[in-house]
Amino acid sequence: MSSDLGLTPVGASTTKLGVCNLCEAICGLELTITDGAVTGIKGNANDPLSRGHICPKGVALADIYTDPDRLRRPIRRTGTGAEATWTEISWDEALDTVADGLATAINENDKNALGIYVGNPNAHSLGSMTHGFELIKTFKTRNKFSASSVDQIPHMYVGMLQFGHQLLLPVADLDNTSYFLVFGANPMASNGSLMTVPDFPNRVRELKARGGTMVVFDPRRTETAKVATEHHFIRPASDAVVLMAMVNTLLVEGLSEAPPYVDNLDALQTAIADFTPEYAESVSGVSAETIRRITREFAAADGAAAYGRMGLSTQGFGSICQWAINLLNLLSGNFDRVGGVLFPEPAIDAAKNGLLSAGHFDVWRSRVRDMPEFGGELPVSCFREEIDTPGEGQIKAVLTLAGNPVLSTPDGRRLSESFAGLDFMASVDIYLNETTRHADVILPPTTALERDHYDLVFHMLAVRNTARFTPAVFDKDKDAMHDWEIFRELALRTTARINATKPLVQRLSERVRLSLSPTFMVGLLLRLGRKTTMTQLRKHPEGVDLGPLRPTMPARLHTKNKRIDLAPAPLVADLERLRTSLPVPGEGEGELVLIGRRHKSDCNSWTHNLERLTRGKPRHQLLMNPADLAARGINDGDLVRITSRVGSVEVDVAGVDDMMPGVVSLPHGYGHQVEGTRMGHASGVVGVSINDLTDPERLDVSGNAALSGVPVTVEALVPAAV
Ligand SMILES: Nc1nc2c(c(=O)[nH]1)N[C@H]1C(S)=C(S)[C@@H](COP(=O)(O)OP(=O)(O)OC[C@H]3O[C@@H](n4cnc5c(=O)[nH]c(N)nc54)[C@H](O)[C@@H]3O)O[C@H]1N2
Ligand SMILES: Nc1nc2c(c(=O)[nH]1)N[C@H]1C(S)=C(S)[C@@H](COP(=O)(O)OP(=O)(O)OC[C@H]3O[C@@H](n4cnc5c(=O)[nH]c(N)nc54)[C@H](O)[C@@H]3O)O[C@H]1N2
Ligand code: SF4
Ligand SMILES: [Mo]
Repeated sequence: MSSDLGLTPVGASTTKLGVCNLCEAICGLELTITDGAVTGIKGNANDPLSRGHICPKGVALADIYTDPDRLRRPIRRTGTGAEATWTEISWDEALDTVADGLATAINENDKNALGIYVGNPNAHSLGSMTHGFELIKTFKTRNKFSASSVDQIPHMYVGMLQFGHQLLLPVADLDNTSYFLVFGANPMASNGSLMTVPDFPNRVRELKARGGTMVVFDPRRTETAKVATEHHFIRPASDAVVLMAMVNTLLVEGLSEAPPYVDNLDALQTAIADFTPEYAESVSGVSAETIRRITREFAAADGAAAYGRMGLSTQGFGSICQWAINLLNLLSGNFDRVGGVLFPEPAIDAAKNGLLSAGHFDVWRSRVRDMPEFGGELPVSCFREEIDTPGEGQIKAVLTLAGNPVLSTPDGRRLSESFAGLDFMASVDIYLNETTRHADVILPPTTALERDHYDLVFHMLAVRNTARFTPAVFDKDKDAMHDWEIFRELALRTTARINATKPLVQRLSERVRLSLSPTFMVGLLLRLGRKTTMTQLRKHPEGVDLGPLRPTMPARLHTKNKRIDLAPAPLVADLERLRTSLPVPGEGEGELVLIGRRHKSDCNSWTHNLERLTRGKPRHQLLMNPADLAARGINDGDLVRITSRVGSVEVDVAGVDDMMPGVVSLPHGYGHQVEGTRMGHASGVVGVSINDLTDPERLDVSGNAALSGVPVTVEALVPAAV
């Protein structure tokens, strides 16, 4: 119910400021509210970071709020599979049932019998950031998984190795750079990632207007490639070699000007000496001449920034790629420099104030596959085997928090089967979907427009230093719970049922921490940071400008000696795997490699039931180069079968010149399967899940999944019905 009700005459409109939490751009919004309903949403032009930007998803934010499919009360399942029926139950009964289920698994086995999966929207909710981690900590299970290991772990691993902290991630100074070198990212569709850059389209226009250059390396001619100065096709998963050849060129041609606080330049030079532009050409399809020219241009530019995202992070050599990106910026003199890459100085600095630890690697390993943890999490590619393999430490109960791993993680179809065999499962989620349908109970929290927001994550990654606190636009229903309240109750009720009692002092301190509201905690943390105050932020709900990014190094390094290791041993060691395991072009007759894609109006695996975001041309198809179609006797629009080591899917194909020959693309987050919901049906198109093809055995050295570059074959079935 709107807090405006009763205060505003019938038919009159008010405006309220809100914030979009659907991607990392964190756009400020201005909502028009008439008779308690949102009748208009536009970007807030006064927001110092987003400057009025909004995309189609932001416009649809109120559709989520009013969505009849969205769960508003807890539901409990009886029966399984097609026979499942769901009944609404009270919060009290739901929370007790979940606490019973989780505690029983732990009491009858051990703490590792509980598996937890943390999904992407947690990063976009203040309550999850302040209370979700607290909940997870109370369980002490080693079986923690998250969307991070199908996403950005390589960045965090390399940040830890080179800068001493998993959250020290350099950000391109997009507003001042004159040369933006992009590998494997599509910010025109994604609005930027690990680079909070609302209004990317205009920021690129400005870059070009001031004479700057954007160069894109991508196996697909993407929306970003199309607005770039230059685009080059690159064979999936060969980027590490191309990037190292660029670093090598800087060194060989004497273009390097490293800052004084780096070590191990000689060791680096020796380690990568064989990564020549000619070798890179042979595996990547990018000519040696192009590699040399771009390296020289990059080094000569007055402020240049190299950036690599999902296409680099989620391949077999994600960590080497991120290391090489850092090396390019460091050795070309663009590290910690205006117009190069810089470290944001957020008003709440989680790296500085210890909210999140510096990170650790391989402190323990997974039970079945012996895979190292990173930052307390195991690779999500190991999730299924930990459920299926009997023995001490086997997962018997699962809790998912805002995640849909059945569609989002490798071999999701089999993970779904494993979920079906659990003793107990609970999900904190706002929809019934491919994952949550296996839950015994679903606990749905309030959504973006009903909760206060301060962004604890994305100010740390933003191209400008700003701070913004947005009070809830609508009051929550009397009978609704915020995520942080659910987390608090789950922590307290489950702890009370777990046999191994914790010391009284620990229980009390947990209770106190869990009882502080997220907003109160933001106030405290702002005081620690001393850059702004809650009073100031409440006075300026559009956001407070804290100025452009500026040099802060080496003082902010978290390494013991305040220096940067150019050649961290684990990464140097991984170069051998790179040398020996890259596929030789020409081998694997008939084989193609599969990559993913994102669209402007998709939001990972959800929002596919919203009319506003699914209308228009179907976008679920396999994209394939016309020459590859012709070579297999396949016609545009045919139904094809795609097969990988892990499985097969059938979908219609679209021939497009935008695909590099030899490479095919499917979007992720498609393939909705829950009968009786509109998820994926709004446009009449369900599509298939790319993660029924991706392979949990394919991993980066950091444990991150290699979703990109999966070898597949494609064959024609019958022509698709039109
Ligand atoms: N092949 C392939 N796989 C990929 C990717 C890829 O590029 N290719 N991308 C990967 C990446 S980068 C990511 S981040 C992951 C995402 O992986 P996940 O986080 O597992 O998946 P999402 O689709 O983001 O699922 C979001 C879930 O949260 C629920 N939800 C939405 N809002 C809220 C809320 O406010 N509160 C609660 N409690 N629940 C909410 C939705 O109903 C949905 O179930 O997918 C990864 N998987
Ligand atoms: N509209 C929209 N925006 C989103 C999301 C969404 O689902 N929809 N998801 C959000 C999330 S969770 C994230 S993590 C970000 C991701 O943000 P981005 O990384 O910008 O998005 P992607 O579309 O995954 O871009 C990856 C690019 O890498 C290319 N690629 C694939 N394999 C390779 C390779 O081996 N080498 C190279 N060089 N390129 C390769 C792909 O063709 C693709 O263009 O987007 C966020 N924003
Ligand atoms: S770019 Fe779109 S989805 Fe992302 S925060 Fe802005 S309005 Fe929301
Ligand atoms: Mo992501």
